[in-house]
Amino acid sequence: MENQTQIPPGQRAVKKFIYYAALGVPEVDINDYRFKVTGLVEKERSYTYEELIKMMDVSYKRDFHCVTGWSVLGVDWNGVKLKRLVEESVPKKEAKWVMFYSLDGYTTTVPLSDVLQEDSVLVLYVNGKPLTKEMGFPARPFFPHLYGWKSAKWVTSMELIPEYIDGYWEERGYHERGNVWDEERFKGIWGRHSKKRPIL
Ligand SMILES: Nc1nc2c(c(=O)[nH]1)N[C@H]1C(S)=C(S)[C@@H](COP(=O)(O)O)O[C@H]1N2
Ligand SMILES: [Mo]
Repeated sequence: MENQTQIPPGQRAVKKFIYYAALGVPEVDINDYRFKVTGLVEKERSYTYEELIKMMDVSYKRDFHCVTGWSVLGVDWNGVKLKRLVEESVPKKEAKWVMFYSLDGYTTTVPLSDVLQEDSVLVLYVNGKPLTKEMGFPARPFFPHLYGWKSAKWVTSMELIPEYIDGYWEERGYHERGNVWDEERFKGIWGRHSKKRPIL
């Protein structure tokens, strides 16, 4: 896929990722690791790390945007198209949202329609190398048009669900969808275009 760089409203470029681990950095045993597709699907599926590596079909440069205002430009990402993983499980028609679960207990929710976009990826490699422990080894979803909190590090499953429910940051006032171009930073009366944090 082609390269693409543009700074969204309210963002500034930084050179490096700022690592976040709201619930700590978990230990991962790669032999036990599985990525699962569950919930409203015809057949639940489970993938080993090796299987995911063999399925890698996306290689592109995209920018990464954290809702706190920093963006890292021109990052190289490699991984498996999320659309392919969803389709292998055959989603039921009631499925509308996807909840991502991580090893550390982190969760985040994304509309199924965003997960099905061509450039939504289960990332395994960044800048030519497997994700580091800090960056979320072995895998994290990435949505170029959504804020970084939707990119759950150390991800272990995605569950297709019928209705929106809060994940970790959504419960703390962050937006249901989090589109960077519409500045969907916070929910409700702080929602679209609001730079102000919710009072919690
Ligand atoms: N498991 C987990 N995933 C997470 C987070 C986290 O704290 N824990 N922080 C999120 C936020 S807010 C951002 S901006 C990115 C940051 O990615 P980085 O730590 O690789 O810079 O990870 C997202 N995924
Ligand atoms: Mo973030």
